[in-house]
Amino acid sequence: YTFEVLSDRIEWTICYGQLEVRLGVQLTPNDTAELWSIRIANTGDCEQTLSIYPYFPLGYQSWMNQSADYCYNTQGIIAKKVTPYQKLEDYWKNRNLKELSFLISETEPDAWCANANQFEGWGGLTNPDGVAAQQLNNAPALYDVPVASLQFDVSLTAGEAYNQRFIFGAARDTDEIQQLRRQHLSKSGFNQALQKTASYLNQVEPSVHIQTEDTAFDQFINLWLPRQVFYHGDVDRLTTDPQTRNYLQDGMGMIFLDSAKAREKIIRTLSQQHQDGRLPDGILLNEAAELKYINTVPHSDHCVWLPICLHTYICETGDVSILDIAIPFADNPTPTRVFEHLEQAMQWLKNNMDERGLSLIHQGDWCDPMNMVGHQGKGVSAWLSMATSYAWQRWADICDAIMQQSHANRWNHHADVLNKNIIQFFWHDKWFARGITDEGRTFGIKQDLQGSIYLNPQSWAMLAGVVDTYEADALIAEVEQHLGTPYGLEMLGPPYTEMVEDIGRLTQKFPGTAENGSVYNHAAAFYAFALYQQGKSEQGYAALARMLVTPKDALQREQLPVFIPNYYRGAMRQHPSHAGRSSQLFNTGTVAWFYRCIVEGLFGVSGTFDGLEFNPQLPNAWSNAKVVRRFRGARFNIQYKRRVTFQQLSVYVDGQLLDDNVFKHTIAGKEYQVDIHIPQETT
Ligand code: CEZ
Repeated sequence: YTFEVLSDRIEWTICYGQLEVRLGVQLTPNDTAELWSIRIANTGDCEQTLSIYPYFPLGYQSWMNQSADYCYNTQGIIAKKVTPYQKLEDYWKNRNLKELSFLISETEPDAWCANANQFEGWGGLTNPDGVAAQQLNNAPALYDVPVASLQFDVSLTAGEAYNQRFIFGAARDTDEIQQLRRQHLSKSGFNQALQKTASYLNQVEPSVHIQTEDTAFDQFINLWLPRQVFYHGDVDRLTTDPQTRNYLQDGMGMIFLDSAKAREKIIRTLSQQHQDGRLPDGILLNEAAELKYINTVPHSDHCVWLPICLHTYICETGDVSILDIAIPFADNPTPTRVFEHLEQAMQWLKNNMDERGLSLIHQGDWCDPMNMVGHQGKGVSAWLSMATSYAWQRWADICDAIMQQSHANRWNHHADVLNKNIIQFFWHDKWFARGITDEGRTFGIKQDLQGSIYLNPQSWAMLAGVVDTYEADALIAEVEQHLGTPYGLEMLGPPYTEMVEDIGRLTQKFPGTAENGSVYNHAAAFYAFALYQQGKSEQGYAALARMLVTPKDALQREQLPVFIPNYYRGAMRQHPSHAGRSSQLFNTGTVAWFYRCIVEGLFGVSGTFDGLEFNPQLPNAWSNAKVVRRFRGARFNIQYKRRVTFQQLSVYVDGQLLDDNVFKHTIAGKEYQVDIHIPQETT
């Protein structure tokens, strides 16, 4: 039995007795349809007769209306439902949903069953009555739970093979199903769909292609990681109102794949900003979109992601002209320069402070279930204060680069003051607290029995420059001691086991899941990014490596090594049996930061205002690596060598030694050869 996850399809091969069965599934770029194929080969010397039963469960579809039947026109089972609703206005929205689920086959089946109960019967799924009988009973589902099962009777001579193809999908009407049949349900249709899928997936060229001694790592970085980044940037987490912080961070990842698309996201976000600088909680992607549920809860952090994303964008593309684009505010039609939009956003963060000069959290910051720390308008967040400082500094860098010195000085000055406040109010004993509640209780400190240390404030203290490199070492040691697990770093510890009413919903989550002390990869990626920023290359790489599934821990993580989930179970010290188990959710801000860690940290090929900077941080054990770096339309073929004979880091571009390790003369369309010599550290 083999199971293969290929770059464009999934395949299973099962050898049983004298049969070899190959099952495959692939997608198309534009249809809500799975294209399934089966090939059964008789590998013995005698004729074999068999019945084949494709079986697609549909589950309970609707309490209003559900049914299924065989349709001779489309040659397959079609299940119908009415999506439950109660509000009249929802009728008009639901009218256009694809409420038919269907399974059609290339050739006509011998029998079928559309009724889940009748198919399974008393035998259940391990020995379904439908299969035990000679023939499926051609039963419809009349407000019963539907299923799509078909029967094909086949006889195969020695060496003969049988092929069948299916489409399983959703449609609005039978015309659409017919159309899908015509387009795809044939050998050539499947091949064409495969090619189209490949060109859809390969439409963007990632900024780096790496070659190290670890081929599994290379494959993840070259194929799966950019694909996950692309998924986020391309389809916006399949919502019409992505949370603003997600939209901006997903856009930040997209900078390395398709910077024009990232630029559009920045512009769209700014077009929905209010004149007072405030960003809405979600970004509306089309006219009919509205802010739903989580986006009606007031969060305080959206503005910090703007300069972070913009800074990355400008450094990668060199496109400072974006600052001069004039866009109206949501509540003021006068076109206003992006520069002013950013100034307003930074000012909003400045206004969002209490009398101590700390950032107010309202009903959540990056951590959206931390909804009761500041719901009375007084609670403050250490993380948000640090992120605000970091955001101001990134904006100051941009101002500096475009000679807006007075603006740069102003925001750098505010960041300095804020950093001092952070130390004064949040530093406790050996690490930074997470916040101070409405009632004035400082939490995330040693005295707390649960949630005594949070990861984010430690990472962002490094990012915001609240601590120096030496102090960072002590913080890192605390983090590793209290939050380290073989699967990554827990987001807080120990996890909460009961509701804490001045922290909120986060404490109600099961210990070790999601924000309640899981290995929350988004937070772990901030941490890795902070480590690289501090030049801690060994720890940085270890933090990245721990986020990835390896053959050694795939069973414990219960995940394939083809994506990074939003979290792995934490609570290592409370529930070790479950620690490491993947959440299986591939929506996560992790990947944009992970990609930055790879490009800017590990391989150290960062875009800067001046050009391409080389500052590699390969782990000591790596002696060689190669990277192809796409940058501002040019290609850099980079070779890294670590040798004892090298005295200092030296970078040669086309044989010329760079004096400050920054290459300033990139010409689009050109290809450069880069040699990087890294001295071997002696320990
Ligand atoms: O949602 C994510 C948000 O999409 O949680 C992150 C936050 O930064 C992202 O914007 C951290 O809080 O209970 C909740 O509301 C959870 O917070 C989830 O909705 C969480 C999902 O697990 C998706 O990752």
